[in-house]
Amino acid sequence: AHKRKEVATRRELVPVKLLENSLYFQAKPLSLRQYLLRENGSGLISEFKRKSPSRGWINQYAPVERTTLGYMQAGAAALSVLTDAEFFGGKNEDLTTARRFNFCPILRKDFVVDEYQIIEAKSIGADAVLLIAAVLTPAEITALGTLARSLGLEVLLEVHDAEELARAATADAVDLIGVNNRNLHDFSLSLDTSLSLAAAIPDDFVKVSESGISGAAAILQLREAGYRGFLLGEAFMRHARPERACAALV
Ligand code: IGP
Repeated sequence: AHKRKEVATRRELVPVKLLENSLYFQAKPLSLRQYLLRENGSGLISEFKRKSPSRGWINQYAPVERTTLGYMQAGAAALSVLTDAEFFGGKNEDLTTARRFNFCPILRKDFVVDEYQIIEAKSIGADAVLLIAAVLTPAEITALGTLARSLGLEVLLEVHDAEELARAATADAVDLIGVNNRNLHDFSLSLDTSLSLAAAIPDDFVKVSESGISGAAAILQLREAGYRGFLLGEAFMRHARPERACAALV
């Protein structure tokens, strides 16, 4: 209830009825799982992120249209768009804009703590939502995941360590597990987080490695460990033309 109140005061809420009237609410979402598992696909989830708590401004000028369309044309399997304003400088319109310029799956990147945000994700054109194990109980993950799936959205559950993974694996309604290589306490990055957790992730989840990935060598290593999705933000966004950095990696 406390979390819910925070969300409600953070912005003016659009009534759920109006969200459900959105064009995108009727559309059938794309499967992030399928796009990541496509044979000869890049597995890249290319992220549009203007700033972050750990880095400050990363890219103030790259337009969302050109960047996300360029990501897709470069061969990214999917897109991730930050919609959190406070910490990441994003907005819902960024995702909707990306939606209009693209036909690959889009992950809504935000701190989802309640049902409203799931319905909102669908209404702005997302295909998948992120849930973060560090801030949700297994019961909350199951409830939010079930709602997301009932709307046709897939659920990517983010974990940071073995304890979160063990807790998360008991939750129903999760399609993909993302291991975040960024330590939440000191923001340090280590690919070893993904490499050491890989074997503990049950095979019915598509495995995604997130954060701190920058080159082909890292992706190859992660692929060999069983990962099929690679979420890259900064490695692309720190360039004036993020889409060109993406093309160089595909
Ligand atoms: C991308 P990086 O290091 O490539 O920019 O990381 C992505 O993993 C990161 O933005 C992220 C994130 C999150 C952002 C991972 N989990 C949760 C906001 C909320």
